[in-house]
Amino acid sequence: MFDYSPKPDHKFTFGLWTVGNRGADPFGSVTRPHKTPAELVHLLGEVGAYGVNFHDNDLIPIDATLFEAEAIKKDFRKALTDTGLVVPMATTNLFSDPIFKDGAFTSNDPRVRAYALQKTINAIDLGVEFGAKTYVFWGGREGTETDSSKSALDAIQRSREAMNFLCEYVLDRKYDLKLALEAKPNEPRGDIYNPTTGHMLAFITRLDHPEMVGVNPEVAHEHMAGINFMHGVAQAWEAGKLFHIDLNDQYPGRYDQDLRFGSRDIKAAFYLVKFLEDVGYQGSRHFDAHAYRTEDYEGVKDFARGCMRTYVILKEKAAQFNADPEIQALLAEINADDHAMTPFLGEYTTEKADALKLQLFDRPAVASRGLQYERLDQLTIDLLLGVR
Ligand code: DIG
Ligand code: MN
Ligand code: MN
Repeated sequence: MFDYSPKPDHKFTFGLWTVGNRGADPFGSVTRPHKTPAELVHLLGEVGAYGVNFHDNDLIPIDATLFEAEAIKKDFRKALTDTGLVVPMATTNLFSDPIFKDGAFTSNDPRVRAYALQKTINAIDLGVEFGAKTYVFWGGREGTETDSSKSALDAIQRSREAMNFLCEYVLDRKYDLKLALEAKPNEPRGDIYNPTTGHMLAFITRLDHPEMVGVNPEVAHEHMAGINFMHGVAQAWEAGKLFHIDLNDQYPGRYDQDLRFGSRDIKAAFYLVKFLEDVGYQGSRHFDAHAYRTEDYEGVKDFARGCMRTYVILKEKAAQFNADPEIQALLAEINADDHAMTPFLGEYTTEKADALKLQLFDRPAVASRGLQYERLDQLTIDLLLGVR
């Protein structure tokens, strides 16, 4: 019988804000009581998670006194020691406090931009204090409802100025820290700048220290943009920029649902897990998701267990796909290469171009080939439905 339980080498992590989500939504108040960071660490330890992540204010309330902060950190550190959980990632809450109502780094108010930098460098210090090696930036309020309010160019330049400043801070402090940018197309702003992982990859090329900065793609966010999540992850991986990943699920055309991983589009989740496992991704499998509002904390544990269990099941399905003789034979047939075209492909040479111009192609014959993708996809469905 296959063991689908989470193991430390799966590197399953959750944010304090995920299992600590109290069920409030824009149309209703909380349905679950508050739990302290230490209590949430113990909950994650109970379900078998590897690590826990936090925004600065998930751990230390924005108006906590130094004494209160030290007490919270002491309890949190003890819970980490007692459970063995680690803190691979940290991030800044630059979206909850009203001061960020018009953004943080891109705000039209220089006082807000300066405060956002202060809050972020303090939060970086806090994350490093607990061992974080990846620092995520989600610019949830970096956007507009009306483009009369600010120049998109100013927004881009302010974002770049902030990231350059923060890269220099990390270098100045000699922190062993990689920075990961998380995209989202909208919500809570009408439009958010750098709305997809692709936009973030382009933005990174314009920074002073692009080598320090990668991306943290999130399933729900790319699905909100109507694009194939795994393709974006593959592009980030190929560019050496997949520094972190936020796993969850999402119905198309809806608000950011942050559903339990694999609970909506199991086929997309399968291709994602297969990709991560095929390429040997070594980062955290971070579940940026939360339980249904209907749940109590036993339900929250069910949610967390479900995220991890589905990932492990799909990891096993991916191994089955890679070992399935009929699937692999079909893929070999589909990708067969008699190398007749090799003289024309790959690196450019003048000789290649000259020879290519003389090459005749029988378009109807090539086009008439049946590619057997229907059979291949049904074999995949059979595999996922457990009938092969
Ligand atoms: C939302 O998807 C964002 C915030 O929760 C956080 O800043 C980031 C880290 O996973 N994801
Ligand atoms: Mn989300
Ligand atoms: Mn996220």
